[in-house]
Amino acid sequence: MRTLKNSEQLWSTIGSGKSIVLVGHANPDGDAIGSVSAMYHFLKQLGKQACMIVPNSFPDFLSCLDPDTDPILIYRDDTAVCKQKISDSDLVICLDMSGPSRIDDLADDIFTNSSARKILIDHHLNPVVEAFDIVVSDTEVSSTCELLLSLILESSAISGDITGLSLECANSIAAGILTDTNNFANSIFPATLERFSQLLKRGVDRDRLYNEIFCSYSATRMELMGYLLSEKMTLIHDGTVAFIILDKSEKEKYSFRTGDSEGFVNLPLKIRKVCMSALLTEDDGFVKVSLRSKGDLDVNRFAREYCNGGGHRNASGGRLYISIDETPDYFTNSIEEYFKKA
Ligand SMILES: [Mn+2]
Repeated sequence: MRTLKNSEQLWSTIGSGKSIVLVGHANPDGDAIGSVSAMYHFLKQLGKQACMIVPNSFPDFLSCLDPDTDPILIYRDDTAVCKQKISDSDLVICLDMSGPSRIDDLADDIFTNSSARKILIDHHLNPVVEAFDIVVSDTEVSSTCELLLSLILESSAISGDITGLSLECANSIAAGILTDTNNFANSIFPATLERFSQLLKRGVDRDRLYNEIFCSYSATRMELMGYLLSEKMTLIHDGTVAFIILDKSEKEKYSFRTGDSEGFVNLPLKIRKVCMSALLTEDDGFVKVSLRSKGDLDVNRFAREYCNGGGHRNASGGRLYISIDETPDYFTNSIEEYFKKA
């Protein structure tokens, strides 16, 4: 239970792992899938076989990172196989998640029923350090992928030489940085661009990756985006806060698939006056909350206090255990209360 200053202990622990499971968070995004698959490819380079598990399915545009030979397992679809892999493992590496609550039902198998050693590599605020044997946490990076690249470069297998990295690993890391920064729009630190530059030198085809990730909408997804902006966006708090509600009937109408609303929450922030945006999506038994803000406005605190969640200052998420019909009033009242207190 410690936050590492250097990566030596991390790599020696990984080196002694015999059966390794890699885990990313629920509703996996590009950084979750990118960091899990990058670690998979790097371990392969070290001569180690690992198995990748995420709680539920991920958007199609990320399948370019999923190895054909040994695909990422989806816990919700292949529960028995995943349970077996976890119980057979002696080392579990969790990536891009602050703690057990980010992996739904998978948490019991890993944190209650497994005696495997546990490593966390993450960039979110307030990691649940007591749940892990080793924690590598850094919030001053764009993404878990950027952090992972730094760690990999420090490993003795690579020792600073990016040309030693496999192209598959480099591509996965680049995808995580591209998605978590929203194509270099946010969360950029000086080292982020240096790291990405190294990936380009290694041969990452950024144009191809950009098209794969950002220009791969289905027609219905594009129509849903237009519909939500013109019919569903509500401005409150003197036009400074925007929220969009997406309910189940609309998901059905637009043949909604996992990841189809990815990035939509950022769109209202393009309005000059808007400094906070929320996308509230009806799910099974809860309303999924995505929050974004500009500047100093802290949506992490809002997510913690009002949405059973958390994340970063400018990008957070959570869940509301209320009906979708109650959601607009709850959200509006919470916003008024939050700003009154602030
Ligand atoms: Mn991330």
